[in-house]
Amino acid sequence: MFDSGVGGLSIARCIHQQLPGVHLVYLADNACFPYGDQPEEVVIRRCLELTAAALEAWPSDLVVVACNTASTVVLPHLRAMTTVPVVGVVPAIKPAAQLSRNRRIGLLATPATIRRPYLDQLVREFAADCELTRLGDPRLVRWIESWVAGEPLPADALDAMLAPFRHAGVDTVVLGCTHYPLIGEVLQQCLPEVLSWVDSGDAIARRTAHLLAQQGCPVESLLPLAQPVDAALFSGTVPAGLSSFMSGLGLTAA
Ligand code: DGN
Repeated sequence: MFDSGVGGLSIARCIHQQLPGVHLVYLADNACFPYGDQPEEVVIRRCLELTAAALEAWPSDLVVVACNTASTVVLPHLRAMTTVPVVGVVPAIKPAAQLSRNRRIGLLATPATIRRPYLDQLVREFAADCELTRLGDPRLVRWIESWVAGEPLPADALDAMLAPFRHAGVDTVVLGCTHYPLIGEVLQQCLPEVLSWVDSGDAIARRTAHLLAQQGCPVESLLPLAQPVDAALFSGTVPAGLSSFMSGLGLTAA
């Protein structure tokens, strides 16, 4: 699994909850952080290089691109490069459209994700009758990375950032960046009027279970490891306090 930064740990948490016996290797590509501000071709090249190197170092049954920004451009390229199944995370527009009562949906994602043609396609296909308010502020992933390292979140600035959702009267918000579920409770406190918060974590864990089972990995019968080991490996700098943050998610850093 990989992301730039710790965001993909929100997906690791869901996979670990559904499949406690699966050994996860999580790559936090901090040296190329944040994917959300990089040109598309840089993200594609980086993900291809990183996946090739990772699969050589840790032969794996499955690759999870635990990042919406990368998944919305890199999946066809990765699938052409490797025969290992690749699961991507994309904004949960379809479930949001099913949940919204007033047909007003907010999408919180990186600046890159909200501009992707892939996203327009999702909206056309599943939410054509909804009004979608897109919010892609580059500060949010940085705040979350600092928060993981022990800094407080800037409450007033966060509240102001979310104002467009308040003005649009959205009743459903899609968390279209894997960093955001990590502060899900804080976001809910900022916008108590929102009825549904949707992210892709549980669906990705179900897809992971399905693909592993399809390959003959007996995931249902795997027993939780006595001491689950989830490796979190970093390029660039390792944030302080990472181990205790991971244990709060039910994950163990090795
Ligand atoms: N977590 C990534 C995503 O889901 O889009 C964004 C990572 C980043 O830009 N640092």
